[in-house]
Amino acid sequence: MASDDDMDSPIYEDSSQHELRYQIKVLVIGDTAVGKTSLMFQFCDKTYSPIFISTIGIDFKIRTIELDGKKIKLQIWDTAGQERFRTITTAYYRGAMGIMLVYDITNEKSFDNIRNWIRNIEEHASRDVEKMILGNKCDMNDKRQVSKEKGEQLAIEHGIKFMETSAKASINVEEAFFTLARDIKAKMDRKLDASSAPKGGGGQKLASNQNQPKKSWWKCAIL
Ligand code: G3D
Ligand code: MG
Repeated sequence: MASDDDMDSPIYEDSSQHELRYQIKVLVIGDTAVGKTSLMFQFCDKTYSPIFISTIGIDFKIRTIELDGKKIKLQIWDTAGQERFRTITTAYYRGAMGIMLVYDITNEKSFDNIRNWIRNIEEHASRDVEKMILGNKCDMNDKRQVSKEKGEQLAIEHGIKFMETSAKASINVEEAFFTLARDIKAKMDRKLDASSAPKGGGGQKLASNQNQPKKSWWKCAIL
């Protein structure tokens, strides 16, 4: 897992490049078979496997993206099949900065359960975690059981963003992860600014020409 010294800090400085790097942990949550693993694979590998992928044993996949000229290392965590037994634990939520809540538009039960997943998040995840609801399998319109409006309504109710996606047809997968990453980065930047604002004239803004990783302003995300 994370053995690299830099890995325990969401924002750290790449000492060779003298620039700040971000790493963001995102969880993918939802009922079994809604397409969580497929979404992760589509985003991280740009591939879709029609063959069932056993998630047992998979921890996370990484993709580095660029936002506002900054490198963002996104760690996408899969439930490793835990959701089957409704045993998603606090340990899984630890250090998560973003959560994708996924349902299957062809399975109404998976949509109804989003409310339970939100409750689960409220119980276990950090209070200010960024969330987004995804209605997956939108390539299967003929089998649709949940209207787009219902999805949007639920998202509005909870004050979070919503998109319909297809891991199979690669619809909105990039957009969804980029949107969540952008919102998380904006939140991190706000915290960074707040923590480095001069206090009584003696404070020092977190500058890019210091060599030590910056860890103090944010609780460590030990993975
Ligand atoms: P999970 O990780 O949430 O349990 P999986 O879900 O990613 O394992 O996907 C469950 C099934 O849904 C798989 O089918 C997978 O191929 C399919 N699937 C995932 N995403 C999509 C999508 O966007 N569109 C369509 N049409 N199917 C999708 P199998 O048959 O292999 O079990
Ligand atoms: Mg899975």
